Order: sequence, then structure tokens, then C-alpha cells
Amino acid sequence: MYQLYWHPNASSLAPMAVLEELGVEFDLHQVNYDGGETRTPEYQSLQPLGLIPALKFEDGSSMFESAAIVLFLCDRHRQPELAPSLEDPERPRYVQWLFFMADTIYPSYNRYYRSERYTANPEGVPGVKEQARSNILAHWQVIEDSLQRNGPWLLGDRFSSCDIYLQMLTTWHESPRDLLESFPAIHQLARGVVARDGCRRAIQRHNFDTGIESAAAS
Ligand SMILES: N[C@@H](CCC(=O)N[C@@H](CS)C(=O)NCC(=O)O)C(=O)O
Repeated sequence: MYQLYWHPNASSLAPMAVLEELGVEFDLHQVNYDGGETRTPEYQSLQPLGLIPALKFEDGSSMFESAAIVLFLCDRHRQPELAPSLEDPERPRYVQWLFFMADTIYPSYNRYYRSERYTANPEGVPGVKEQARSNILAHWQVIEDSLQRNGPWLLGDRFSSCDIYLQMLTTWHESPRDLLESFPAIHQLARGVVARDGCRRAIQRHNFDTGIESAAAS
């Protein structure tokens, strides 16, 4: 059985939502972040940087990186609704969006919230933050434009785990409500993700403010 190392308000949300949507059995281990668990050798044997999430397998081996976990789970359980198969013509677009979110949007949020980690000069911190804020909005615009042209999901009329990952990222915005009000197609997508039973269970556990209810209808 899988064991997901997770924490409220962390990027364990997308892997947990995928586990829920797949309907596979899994155990949860809530990481004691405030108690220093991520700094222990035990935790760092699962995630060398002490970040959340990590996924442990029945044989004791494990993997980390939230998007990689999402991709792995969908491939392993071959549920075409959640990820196009290797032969599917939609596969390139699926992988493209998952990587765009994990290696472009996600790091911009890291630079925004953890700006001090991205400059050796304390005076540079506000500049890193300011630039990250502008990058984040530019990245969301790329997603919005694509959804406007070919929505309502990232793969057009086909829902996938990319959409689950996207909804997770919207909750990291300083005000998810402002984000969703500025980007109506993203708002509509997020609403669709939250309406799914498995996703909703994972979101409730993570305690995120989705901004969906409070954002003005678009
Ligand atoms: N690229 C990694 C990043 C993981 C990550 O940054 N996790 C955050 C939670 S969202 C964390 O553990 N932060 C704690 C810290 O930076 O000390 C992934 O997608 O799994």
C-alpha cells in the first residue's frame, strides 16, 4: 500500500487528490513540520531536501517531487481519464502542462514566498519578490490564454490530472480569490476540479482556501 507523507497547505494536495480519484488504497503520514520531522535523517532518506511530499512504497522504497508522483500514479494505474497513455496523441500536451506548472509556475511561487533563499544579498530580497510576483501573473496568463482558446480543461474537453495540479497551484496565490477573479477560465477549471469527490476530499484535508466560493462569478 502507498504511504503519502503530507502536510496541510503543502504540495501533497495533488498526489493525494490523484490517489483519491484513482480509488487505490493508501495510508497517510502527516509530517510534523513544526516539530522538525523534515530535518530528521529518516525523513531526508525519503526527501533529501526535507520537503513535502514524499511517497513510500510497500517494499520500503520511495519517491519525491509532487508532479512526478502524479505522473507515476496515473501511469501505474493506467486510468486514461487522469492521464493520456504513452500512445495517446494528447500525451505531449499532458506532459507539457504538467512540467510547465512544476518547473515554471511552482518555482515562481517559491521565489515569491521564500525570496531570501534566492539571493545572497539581503537587500535583494524585495526585488526577488517583486519580480516573482510579475512572473507569476505572466505564467497564469499563458494558462488563461490556452484555456480561452481550447478549454475548459488543459487538454481541451478532456479532464486530466494536470487540472488537479493546476487547481492546487491556484490555492498558493496570496489571494486565490483575486487570482480567480482575474482569470475567468482558470476559475471555471478550478470549480470543476473541486466538484469532484476525490479532489474535494483531498482539498478538505489540506485545509486550503480555494477562493472559489468567495470569487465573484465569472
Ligand atoms: N519540487 C518539490 C517542491 C516541494 C516543496 O517545496 N514543498 C514545500 C511545501 S509546498 C515544502 O516542503 N516547504 C518547506 C520548506 O521549504 O521548508 C515538489 O514538487 O515536491
